[in-house]
Amino acid sequence: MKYVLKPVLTAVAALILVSCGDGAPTVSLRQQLLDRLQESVSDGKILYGHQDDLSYGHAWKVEDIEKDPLERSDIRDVAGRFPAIVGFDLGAIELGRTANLDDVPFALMRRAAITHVGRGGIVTFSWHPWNPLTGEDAWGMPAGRAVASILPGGENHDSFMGSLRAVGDFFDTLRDADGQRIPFIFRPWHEHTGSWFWWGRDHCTVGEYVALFRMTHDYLAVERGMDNIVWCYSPGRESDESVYMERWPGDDVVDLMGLDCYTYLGEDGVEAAVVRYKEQVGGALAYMTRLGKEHGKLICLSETGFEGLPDPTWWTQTLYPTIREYPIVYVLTWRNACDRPGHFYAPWKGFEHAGDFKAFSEKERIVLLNL
Ligand code: BMA
Repeated sequence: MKYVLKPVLTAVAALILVSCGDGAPTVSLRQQLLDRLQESVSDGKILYGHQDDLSYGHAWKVEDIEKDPLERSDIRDVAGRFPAIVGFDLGAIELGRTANLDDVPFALMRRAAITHVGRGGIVTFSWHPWNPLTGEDAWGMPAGRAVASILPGGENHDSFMGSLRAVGDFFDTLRDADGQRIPFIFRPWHEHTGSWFWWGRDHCTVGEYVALFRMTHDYLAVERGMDNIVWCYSPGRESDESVYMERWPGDDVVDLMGLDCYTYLGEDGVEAAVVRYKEQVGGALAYMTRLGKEHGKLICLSETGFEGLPDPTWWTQTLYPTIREYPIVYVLTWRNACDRPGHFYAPWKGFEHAGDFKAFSEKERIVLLNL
């Protein structure tokens, strides 16, 4: 199946062409990654991704953050290959901590990201920053007017720019052995169509959300000159297309249209949860496919999964049939916590239904990392 998206010239296109030493224009790292993603979609491929895959997994974690060869991965244990995409979260970097909200040291995150890209993989970053107004974590309530407070003119603007600086400083250290920045996907201010985070729908106006996204983009892409970032917009589960697009930050600052949507187990059991999931994800991917074409953007399932995988054939009978109709560039399942036995979204060595993931990973359209 071939999917071709028309190339779109945006204001950011100005950033694509940078000059190299001899004056000849060269393609930015962002554009190179986008071209690679586009090519993959055009070939009908879906890249598989897993959050925190190289840092820890079900009942294990990297201990020696400087010397560990980073060869362990729950996905590799089960399927023999690393995921094509590895996700990381920056939450707590803005507090000046040395490890993120899930205790992943930033030094390890850096090594893992650089190592994965060096192996030919792709990395993506999300960020669950603490509430700048209340000091609570990203989920803390009530959120108040936190977003308004960090925009220009707000009482927390200056301190928040310090948080963005911390993100930029970390991103700046993501460099290969030649000292060149590595390209990556960043999807800040995610799941904002819900209201569980302080940047969610009930806690800021449309204009404030858009200003927040654009301020983040402009600081990193323009002020810090980071032309190695592919920008992803990832609302939460939305059946309504107008809600999905309500807070669209603009074609000029977004490259990828994402969706965070999980299978949720309700009182009505696994089967009903699966039916709901297929409707929700299928429905959203259908309108995202159209929107992607209209806006000249790639689409992806930026976060998904079924906690604890109670559906034995979730990969082959639930996820795969739901996504295979759509030109998504990647699907990423959430983390396998090392310290919470039931909090996993991908199989691990010894998990009873691991074979279903292996079968999924061997589908022609699904891509893992071939070393
Ligand atoms: C959530 C859970 C939390 C975690 C957070 C950020 O979905 O996995 O345990 O802290 O993501 O990674």
